[in-house]
Parts: sequence; C-alpha cells; structure tokens
Amino acid sequence: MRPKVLIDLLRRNVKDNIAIIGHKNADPDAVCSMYGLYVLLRHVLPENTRFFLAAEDYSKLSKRIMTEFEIDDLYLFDLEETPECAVIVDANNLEQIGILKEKVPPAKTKIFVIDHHEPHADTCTFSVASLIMNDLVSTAEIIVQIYEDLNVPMDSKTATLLLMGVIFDSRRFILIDDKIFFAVKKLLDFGADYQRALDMLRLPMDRSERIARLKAASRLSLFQIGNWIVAASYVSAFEASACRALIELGADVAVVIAERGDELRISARATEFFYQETGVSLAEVMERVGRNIGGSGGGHVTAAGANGKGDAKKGLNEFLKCISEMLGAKVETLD
Ligand SMILES: [Mn+2]
Repeated sequence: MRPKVLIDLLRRNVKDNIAIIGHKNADPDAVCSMYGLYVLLRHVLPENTRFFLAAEDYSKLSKRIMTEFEIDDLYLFDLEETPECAVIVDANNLEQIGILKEKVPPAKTKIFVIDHHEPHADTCTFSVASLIMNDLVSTAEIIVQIYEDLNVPMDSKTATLLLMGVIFDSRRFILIDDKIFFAVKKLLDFGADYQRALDMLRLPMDRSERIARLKAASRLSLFQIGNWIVAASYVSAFEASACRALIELGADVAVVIAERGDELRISARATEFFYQETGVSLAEVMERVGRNIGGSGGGHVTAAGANGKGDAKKGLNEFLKCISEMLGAKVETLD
C-alpha cells in the first residue's frame, strides 16, 4: 500500500478524534515516529481534530527525549475515551500495546498499523489497513516516506526527532542497508540536527542493567544445535540487553528469560550470519513460543521476544524445541 492511500483512509474516517498508539515501554523509534505522524496528520486532518498520543509506558531514553524536546505534555499513559480511529505505530499486534488494547476495541475503533517489524498473522484480524515495511530498519523511515509521498514539508524539530528514531533502531548505523541513507539525507535536508540527535541517545548504562548483563553471563547454559552455539540465561530484568551482551560474547543465538510474577518474558537475539545461513527467523520462532506459553510473540528476524505464562524452565524448553525443529537438528548440551 502506498503511504498516501493509508492517509486518505484516515482522512475519510476521522471526524473528531484519533489516537496514535505506541508499544509498551515505547522506545525512541516509537515515540519519535508517533510525534512525526502527529505533526503530519495535523497538516492533513481538519483543524479541530483531537489527538491522543498514548503508550502504556515509555522507556527511560524516550522520557529524556520527550522532556528535552518539550513534547512530554503530548504523551498520555492511557485513553479516557474510545477513539474513532487509532494508528498503532512501531508494533503490529494488540498484545504489544498492553493495557491500551482494552481501549481500542476493533468493533468500535478503526485501527491502522504503521510498522517495520516482520508481518504478524494477527494484524489483518483487527486492523482496517496497515503499512508494514519490514525491509526498513526503523518506523521513523516509514514516516519520512509518508511525508515524501504526501509532499508535506517537515520542520527541523520533527526531522531531528525522526533521525533519533533511525539512529536508535539501527543501533547507530550498525544495522543498515542502502535505504537508510536516503531517509537520513532527507532528514538532514529538512534541517535535522545530527549532533543533537546523537548526544541525546548517549545514555550511560544503568548500574542495574550492567549487573543484569553480568548475572546473565554468570548463569549461562550453553547448547549446540547443529553447529550453532546457543547461549541461554535468566535475569529478572533487562533481558533484551542481556541477550545483546551474550551475542557480543560470541553466541550465534542468545535467549534470556525473565520471570516477573507469573508473567514470563523471553527475549532472543541471533547474529545476522545465523539468519543468512539458516533462514530461520526469530520472529517466527518467538511467534510459536509465544503461542505455546499462552501468550504471544514476534519481532524481527534476528531480534524477537515473547510473553506468556509459566516458569523459566518451561520457557527455555519451548524455545529450544521450536528453534531446533526449525533448524532440523537436535539440541545438545555444550559442557
Ligand atoms: Mn522500531
């Protein structure tokens, strides 16, 4: 779908109000894309349209950006009324928006999706239309394309914010393809402040995050599936960060499990090389794992997660079972 078609649909459906919703613990790509979309829609929707930007919660880095750019007043933690339309940004299933899921019943709210994650089987069941570009590194780049397609000018503040989304999701241009530079060039042409964007994202790692990473390393179990080295561990928080640390240490695949109350959260990462060689997408693995633990999962081919119920051991077994089935090789313990 062309971006313009989605915006035209919004134009036709919004009479009074619209919600722009980010995923739980909205990261800078989500928050900056929400803002970019908001500014654009203010251009194209009637002047008296009411906007609600909301997410269940925002990451620490996102909160810092919102404060520094003096846009924090725009962002809500809840919705007080059922919106006519809602655009879910940087996520593609309702589980990912957490408590806000209850506030946008598909029978009452027309739901749209703008996202760059791997397509999710559920998306078409609740959304009116979706703009999914899983070949892009960030949702911010999709927002840039919408501006382009509609020929709407962008102010320099919006451009700086969107640039932050791109820098954050590409992990400062570690995950890149040629397309990313077109978006960055456009943002710089619109007056984005690269230095400010970069400085804003430089947050020293919390002591608690560093401890979580080190604990993950100390509780490590190693497995081998075929020739691939799988590192597994447990933490009580920062499971995604711990996963990245284990990949840095040398694993081909890392899985870190966090038990929070009776909720189970599983994060997984793989190297780009693993995906290229095997074609096994962690988004698919985690979608299956999520289902098997009574929750949901998804994400990117090399970075994905799942939430559900059960204990950590069950979570790990499900993960190992699913990934070994998809690899067509059995799991062996590496001592
Ligand atoms: Mn993103």
